[in-house]
Amino acid sequence: MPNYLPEPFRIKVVEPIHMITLEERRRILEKAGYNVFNIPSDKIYIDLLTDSGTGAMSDRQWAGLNLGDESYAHCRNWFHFEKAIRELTGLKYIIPTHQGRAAENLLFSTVAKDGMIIPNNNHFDTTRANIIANGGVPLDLVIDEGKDPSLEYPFKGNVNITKLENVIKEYGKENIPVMMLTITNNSGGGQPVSIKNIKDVKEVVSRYGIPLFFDACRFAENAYFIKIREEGHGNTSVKEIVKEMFSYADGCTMSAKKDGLANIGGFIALNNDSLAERIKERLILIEGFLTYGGMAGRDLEAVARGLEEVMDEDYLAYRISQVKFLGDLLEEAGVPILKPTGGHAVYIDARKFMEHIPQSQFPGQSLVVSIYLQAGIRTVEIGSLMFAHKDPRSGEIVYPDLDLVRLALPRRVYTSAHLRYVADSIIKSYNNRKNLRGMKIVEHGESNLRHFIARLYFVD
Ligand code: PLI
Repeated sequence: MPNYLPEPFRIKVVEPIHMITLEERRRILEKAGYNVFNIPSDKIYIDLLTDSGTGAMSDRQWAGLNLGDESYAHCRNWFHFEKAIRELTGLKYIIPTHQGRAAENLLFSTVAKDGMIIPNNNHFDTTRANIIANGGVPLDLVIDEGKDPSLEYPFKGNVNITKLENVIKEYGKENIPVMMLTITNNSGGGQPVSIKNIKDVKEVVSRYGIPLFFDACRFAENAYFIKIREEGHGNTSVKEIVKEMFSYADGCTMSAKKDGLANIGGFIALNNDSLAERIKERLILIEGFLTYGGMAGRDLEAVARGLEEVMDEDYLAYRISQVKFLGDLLEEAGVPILKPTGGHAVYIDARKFMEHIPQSQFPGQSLVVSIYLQAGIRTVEIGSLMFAHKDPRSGEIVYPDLDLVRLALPRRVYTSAHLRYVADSIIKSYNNRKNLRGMKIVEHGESNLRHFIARLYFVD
């Protein structure tokens, strides 16, 4: 029996969920083009599509919504938002955006010019797409341990420092406007980056004058992993660890829909005066005035309060143990999962789950479809459908290192009984795996963000 911590909260408001029939689910999948992004949410029993913006806010956050000041400029909530982020990051300029990808767009449209390289441990899909849309080239430099799903390694989000240095020498520092570091590393399994690696990355890039920006969506989960896994940090508070992490950053982009514990929101924070000026100008053009950036006053308040709450160590201990609880249930039944479990999700190794389906036939998507059909659970593919792309030079299709199915846990939403149901359902799919079939894209295969819009069908 896996260990778990009880939820450190009581449930005050509930939202009913319902299961529809197998026949209805079959019909809905067909109508959705076998793409679960197209399924209406009331046709989903348990929704593990994403942990982004799907969390339950606390009573303190809901109370904060009522204190929303909807003045156009310099509303009360802006000052709270700015203070919360400044205390967290220590960075000079705080620039609000309506969500993370808007922050990415503002950053890359300002710094990336044609052919410029932007390294990361692993870029998330919107980060990658925003870099490409602005003429840049995203590069993934995660350590080799991070590419082996079955390997137990404490910091699989770390960057390969030798590769980083080689990339800088090969392309030239003038062609690398910024180094990104995603904490935790979502595309690589929600895996953390160690303080030591953050320091090493900073040391290398600062020698070449390249700024280090965090993609900080899940900074608190990353800090908690440092506390429990990295030697010498066990007695340091998460707040102190967060402070140290950000002391190495020249800036960050953040979606507050994750560790901001809010349903919408984001920001860029940075130290560089002239870059901040250029980004602020673009902000007014595409997001909104400098003190709301696309958010309502009440949303600014919810984010400010969420950023304060997320560093509560009882919450983080429960959060990380809830993910582990689901992972342990699956692992005990022999389901291949990415190990160790990460901060916000359990990732199933889809290629190992279905060895009979080649990468070109989207094994992860086939599993996503099967899990919805069998159990009404929505998950998401993070693999060939999301990331396989044509190499612009050779014209060959480049497949990602991992084909994963992510079971993302919304924050403070599902109980351990829900998770037992999820585990039981996936174990059934595992025992039936030989009957699963490969898939092909029938529409929208060329888009950089095709996983959101593609329609698929089974191969013959
Ligand atoms: O969904 P946004 O635009 O607020 O944030 C974009 C984004 C940026 N970086 C990282 C690491 C993310 O995980 C991310 C969004 N993630 C989503 C939507 C997810 O389902 O994981």
